[in-house]
Amino acid sequence: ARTLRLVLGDQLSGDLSALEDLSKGDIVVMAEVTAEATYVKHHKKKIAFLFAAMRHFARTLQEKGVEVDYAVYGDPAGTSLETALKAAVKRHGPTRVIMTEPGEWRVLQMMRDWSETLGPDVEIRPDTRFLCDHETFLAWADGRKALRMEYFYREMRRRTGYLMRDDGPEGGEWNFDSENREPLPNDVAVPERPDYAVDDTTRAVLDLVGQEFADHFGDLEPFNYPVTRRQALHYLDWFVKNALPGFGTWQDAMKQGEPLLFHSHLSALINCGLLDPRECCRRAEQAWHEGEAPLNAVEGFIRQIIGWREFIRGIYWLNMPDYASSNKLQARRKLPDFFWTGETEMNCLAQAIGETRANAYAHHIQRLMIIGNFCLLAGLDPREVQEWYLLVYWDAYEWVEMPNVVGMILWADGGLFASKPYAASGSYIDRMSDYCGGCRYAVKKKSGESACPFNYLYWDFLDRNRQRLAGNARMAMMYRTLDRMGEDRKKAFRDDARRFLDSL
Ligand code: FAD
Ligand code: DLZ
Ligand code: SF4
Repeated sequence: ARTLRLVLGDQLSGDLSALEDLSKGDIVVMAEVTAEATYVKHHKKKIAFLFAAMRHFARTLQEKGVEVDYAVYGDPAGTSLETALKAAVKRHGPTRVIMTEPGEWRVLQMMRDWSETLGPDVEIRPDTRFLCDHETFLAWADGRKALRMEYFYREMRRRTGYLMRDDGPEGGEWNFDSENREPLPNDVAVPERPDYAVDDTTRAVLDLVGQEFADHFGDLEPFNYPVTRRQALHYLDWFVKNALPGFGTWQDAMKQGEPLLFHSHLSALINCGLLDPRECCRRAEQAWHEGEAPLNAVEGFIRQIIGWREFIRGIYWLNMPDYASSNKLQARRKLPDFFWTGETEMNCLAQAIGETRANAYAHHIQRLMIIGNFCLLAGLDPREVQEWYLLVYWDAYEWVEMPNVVGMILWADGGLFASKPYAASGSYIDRMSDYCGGCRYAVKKKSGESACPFNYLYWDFLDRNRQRLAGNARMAMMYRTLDRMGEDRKKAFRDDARRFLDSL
């Protein structure tokens, strides 16, 4: 009797739990399907990246002698994961089907149904690519009033042993974030990224995506991302040597025309399985031991991966399915058109959205403090914002996108894990970037038609949400400032905000 092993598009890892005890005669099932490619209209580059990575992964398995039943896009049974799997079951008549739990709640519901509807036994295994399993996260979260990443992270440090000396953290501190907030000086050169050549397999995918998904957001080409395990390893090595040393100090910096700065650009490679988070952390830790990268960079990088990334996933599974409809601030505004076109006179937004459209990437501070900050201050509908973030980024899957949008940028969960909303006026953006110099708005101006919209939107946001936010101790100072403002200043920012928001 045969065993089928289902591998999803974001499970491209040789160590995947579903492949653990792979034996001769087993068949790996993979499928490019309409439902997954269109449940939101993903960026063309995201689909191209994933299909190319899937095809290369299947090829590698085949080269090792594994039988792979791979349905390319357009296969008559390729409507959904379910139709594709049912067709494979019909072809091969297995007695059991093994799979690894998916990243998204929506797909887990589907898999659970298959236990009843598919025929053969269905075994759903935990996704051991994550360092913290569901039970451990539940136990950690249980009974805590506030869920704070920092405490979770310290436990993860102890558990993994990364950057630990005896029982304490290397360098005597758990977190060196205070060193990681420098704007980029003019004389610091940003390293140039390697280009990965398009081979025949990827070329075929690019042609397919150009044909089938022409109406999806984003530029398909140029395409130069790594799509194989080998390339991903090569790229990890490049990052550790060339960009990791600057990753810490300039982690919050932004610079026009530099979409990557010192960021790793590894998220999509980790999320789809081409790289394991552990090997990324070990490689970074090794660079510190060998004196190739400073502690503030390596600690910061490891914290993003074993801290934020695992924590965010825990938050998602802890709170689904209700989490998706969170809207504590009752934000209802539709997404403005310029989220799709990039055409706005706010230079910081035009740059961040333009880069998103070109690359299916923006770095964390652009996602958080430019685009996210705008979504928060303008009161954009959380559902619309979630959909946008889920479809535009090459690393976006609901388990990681949703808590970042709902909890981190929009405060739509009422502060489940963020101690206060990440609201900021133009001066933050001016301090951390060079965007304002080329903007038609004046960042120093507080009101009037030429004032930076972030300035009056900031006060209007606090004003509008007083009932919901004024009780928050970390907001007290801002509310005191607001309260000291004269009526004429209040009227000015309210009028400016109304005029601006009505024009969206
Ligand atoms: P680096 O800056 O080099 O960071 C290193 C790694 O740390 C990343 O590769 C990623 O794996 C991890 N990481 C860092 N911050 C986070 C975080 N907040 N949550 C989870 N992992 C983190 N990340 C995604 O992978 N997919 C998403 O869909 C996604 N959506 C986001 C939406 C919003 C509104 C915000 C504010 C953040 C989002 N992030 C998401 C987190 C983060 O912005 C990206 O992981 C990061 O920008 C990816 O680029 P990088 O690999 O160069 O990251
Ligand atoms: C994102 C994505 C896309 C675009 N296409 C496919 C696909 O054709 N086949 C597939 O198996 N997976 C795809 N994926 C990834 C899935 O959407 C992902 O596995 C689920 O959302 C669970 O995280
Ligand atoms: Fe952005 Fe305001 Fe600066 Fe223009 S002036 S780039 S809108 S922060």
